[in-house]
Amino acid sequence: MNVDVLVIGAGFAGLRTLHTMRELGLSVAVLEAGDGIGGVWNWNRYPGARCDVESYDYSFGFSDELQQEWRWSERYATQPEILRYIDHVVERFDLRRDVHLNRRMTRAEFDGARWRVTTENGEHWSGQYLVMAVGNLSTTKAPEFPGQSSFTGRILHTAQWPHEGVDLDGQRVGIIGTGSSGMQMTPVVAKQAAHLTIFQRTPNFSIPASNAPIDDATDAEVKAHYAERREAARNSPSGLGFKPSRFSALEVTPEERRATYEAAWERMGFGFILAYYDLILDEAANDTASEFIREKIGAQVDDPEIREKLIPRGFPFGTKRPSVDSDYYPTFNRDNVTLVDVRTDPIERVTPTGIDTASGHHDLDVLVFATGFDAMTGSLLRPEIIGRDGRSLREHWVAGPQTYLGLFTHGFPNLFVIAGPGSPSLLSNVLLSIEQHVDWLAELLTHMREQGADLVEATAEAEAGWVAHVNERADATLYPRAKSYYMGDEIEGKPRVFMPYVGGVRGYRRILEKVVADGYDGLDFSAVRARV
Ligand code: NA7
Repeated sequence: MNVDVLVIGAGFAGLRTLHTMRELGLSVAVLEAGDGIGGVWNWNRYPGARCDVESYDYSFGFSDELQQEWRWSERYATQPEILRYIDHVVERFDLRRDVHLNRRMTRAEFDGARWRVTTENGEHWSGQYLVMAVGNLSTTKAPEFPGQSSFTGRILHTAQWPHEGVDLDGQRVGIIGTGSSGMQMTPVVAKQAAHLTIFQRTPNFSIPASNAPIDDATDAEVKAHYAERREAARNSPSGLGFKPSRFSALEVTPEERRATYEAAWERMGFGFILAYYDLILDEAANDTASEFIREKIGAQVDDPEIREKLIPRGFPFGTKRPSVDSDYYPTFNRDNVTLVDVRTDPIERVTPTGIDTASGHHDLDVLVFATGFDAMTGSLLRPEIIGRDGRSLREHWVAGPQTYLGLFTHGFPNLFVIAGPGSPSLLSNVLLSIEQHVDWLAELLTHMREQGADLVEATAEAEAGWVAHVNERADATLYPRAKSYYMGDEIEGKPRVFMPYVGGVRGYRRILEKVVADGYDGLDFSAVRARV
């Protein structure tokens, strides 16, 4: 089938692209690998799954009617509620008819004018534009332990959770991984399982969600000022609306600092890192926050040995994506929960009945991999994407993602990556960043139509300059100090480069505006077709 815009992925990014491109009068088809709409929210159905960005902010901002009519029930929405919201959006904007499920893109090739896409089920699609809306955390990572196939119980991955749910009542459950997924699951599963064993490799920092139901007065108040809330978010570094402090953590008294941290601990969740402007820039400043959080974590755990294992050390707070938890730490005070530190007590093998670590055997009926994703580039590099001159994206990105503005990649005309590496993406409220990209793309395509241009491609110089800028900005922060998926550390052999853009949502927006003001600086609209 031939359309103007082929979109890969029917999560928030794909749906917003569909709606906006349709409004431009373009024909659009969305190809989705899964059997349902919703992207990560369709896949990640594990118990306790919820967003760690506040519901009012982690929702579409393009329609005032939509934001006025939708009623969030909790400060941080659960996965089922987000999926209900997505369904509502799909129905309200009549999106379903252009979404094609069970169509995993395996190959895309640029033929000089259009993108030709092949899906796993052997279909052929073609589009003038190819929009990769595949998500940053969508290709799962599941390590293979010796003996794994001998396990007689059930093996699950948090991001491939069965739609019909899993009854964990009275089961002996093991969870490998203590990132956000593992931390969200733990307190919920502990209440159902006969016994829960957590296999932890790296203890991370976590801030309490302080989740709560939203009452009518709060809802009315937010909705009365929604436009201002969105504007504040667009003008904030994280897209969460928090204004970063103008002060250094080191220029205030210890008492003042403590009061600031106490307030941030109670309320800010993910935004804690903005309590002082230099927490992510200066190690001594960061130490003050890290130490405060360690103390807070420790205070929630009764047993001194378990406490010691749970306290994060060796990397600055925020450099590995912190979690926002609900009662994670007190769960380790329960009699039916065991913590295994696999750094000191490594997993040796999976047996038919559970896991052997160096110190002994752990009986399990269900083994859950909460081991995360091949982040940011996994879903872009899994399919074969062939650009101009027969060059593949895998070849072009062999030393790490090469993008201009996180949206374009040289040699791949008319291919756009929504919230791609090199844009604020995972360092921001990603929903806001998605909308920023789609709106900007819509402007670009309108401009092209006015100019009679069919093709657009980032120049090699613009791309090299942007990659250097992204690295330079990252190197001025503490981020590279941690082993993290921001740096590609989650997959052995992945190039170690910092992938998201640290310049913030607001700073990035200014750059996008300047690119337009400078006549789409860095983009080539003319010569591409001739070169093919
Ligand atoms: P994450 O945050 O990538 O967490 C994965 C976890 O799995 C993390 O604790 C890893 O430890 C652990 N892991 C990975 N491989 C292994 C092996 N081989 N052995 C033991 N432990 C392992 O993924 P999540 O799904 O929790 O969260 C993803 C994002 O979703 C999150 O950031 C939010 O944006 C929402 P490690 O730290 O690598 O030592």
